Amino acid sequence: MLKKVIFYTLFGLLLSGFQFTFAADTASEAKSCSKETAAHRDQRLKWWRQGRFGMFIHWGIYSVPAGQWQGKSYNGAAEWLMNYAGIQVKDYEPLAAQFNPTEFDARQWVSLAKAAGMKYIVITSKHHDGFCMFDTKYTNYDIMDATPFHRDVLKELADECHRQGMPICWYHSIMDWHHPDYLPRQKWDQRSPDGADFSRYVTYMKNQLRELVHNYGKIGVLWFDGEWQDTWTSQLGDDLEAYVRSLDPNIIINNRVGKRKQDNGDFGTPEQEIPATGIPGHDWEVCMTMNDTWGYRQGDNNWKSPAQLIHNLVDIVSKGGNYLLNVGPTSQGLIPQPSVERLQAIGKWLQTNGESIYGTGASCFAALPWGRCTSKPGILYLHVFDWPADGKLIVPLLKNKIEQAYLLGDPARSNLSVTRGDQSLEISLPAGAPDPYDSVVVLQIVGEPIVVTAEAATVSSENK
Ligand code: FHN
Repeated sequence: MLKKVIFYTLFGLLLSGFQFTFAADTASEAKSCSKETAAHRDQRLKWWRQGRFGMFIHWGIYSVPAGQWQGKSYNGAAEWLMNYAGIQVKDYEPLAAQFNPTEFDARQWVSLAKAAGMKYIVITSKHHDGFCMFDTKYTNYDIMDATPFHRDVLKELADECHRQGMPICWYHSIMDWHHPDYLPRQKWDQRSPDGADFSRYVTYMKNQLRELVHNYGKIGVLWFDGEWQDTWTSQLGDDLEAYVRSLDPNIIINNRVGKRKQDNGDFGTPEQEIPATGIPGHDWEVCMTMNDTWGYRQGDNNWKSPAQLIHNLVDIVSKGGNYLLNVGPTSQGLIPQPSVERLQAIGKWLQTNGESIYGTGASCFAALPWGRCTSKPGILYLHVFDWPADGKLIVPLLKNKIEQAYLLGDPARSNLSVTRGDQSLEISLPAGAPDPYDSVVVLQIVGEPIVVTAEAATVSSENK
């Protein structure tokens, strides 16, 4: 054993200035998880399904160069700079010594997410560049040993999240451009692969995952990524999923633990796009940037508007999904002001309209020309993006008895008249839209919604 540790330490030292401990602490720990009941699964995912809206945080030493390298600006993802600029490990590592986010304030971040109406936070514990944003004993290429900051930002964030009742979740990259045992070597990486042992990398990763799941209190989700290289097999994915579930049977895992197959993990992860008709019968979560970059990139000002972001949230929830909206903090530890302003705008809208998002299900209508629909038992939330100029909101015909209709933003809940036509329902609306982004009309109905198809409506009106 001693000979082994000496060999690996020497091997690690050879390849980079940083050390790795390969002690196989837990590798064989994974016990097969017995088949989970649907009831247990529903209970386990309840908070996540109820929450619908989360904050994604891409933060790391890549925020120091912020997309620039040796005077050249690299378009695209700041967190991919090492790859785009073909930076060798020995030239990338010194960035850690420049990472000193003295403005970082966990309370501020959690409060901002909370005020935005977000119900969970997912932050990068380690991205593809291999740098660990937490205190780990398995390498000193981490925020405690390699930076002048010497503070475990994940610990501070987790403690603050627990204090504010906000679920904290870890993003973790399977791909690792720094670890000597991760294979394959990227095309720009001049390090020889000789002596590298991928299974040892898997042990390293498992050891760190045990730290991440056991050292920070309750963790809500493990959000894996970087699973697309051939060295990462379905078998390894299944094994890692079982391992993580053995660490915490109630944790939620995304489908990138494996090769994104339907039965991998607990939910699908569409990225930067909203599936046209959702993913019926499955849990899914769209992750999206507010501009064009996940990590902080200087000069990326292609910000989506608050209207676009609110419409995305409503569109996704109306199709039964969750929305994970990203921020990329600076190397000082600040969330860019344009992101803060957009989060505040979304939060303001959710203050009035949260009922039409949290804990709601998908729409019963195929499509609506003026907006979207979310639902709860006996209630349809009609999200009007485009207010009808004539004050008449046309809704596809429902068989159900209509109890009442009112504007969600109207504290008096003044009754809106609903007229049942042959082909549709007509709801009379006040002249102007109460909300610039999305005005919600609450339609209370009796029973599960039964939409009368256009054809059926035509036939019944002809028989009259
Ligand atoms: O390569 C990553 C990228 O940097 C970012 O983390 C996104 C977020 O989901 N995932 C990968 C690209 O699919």
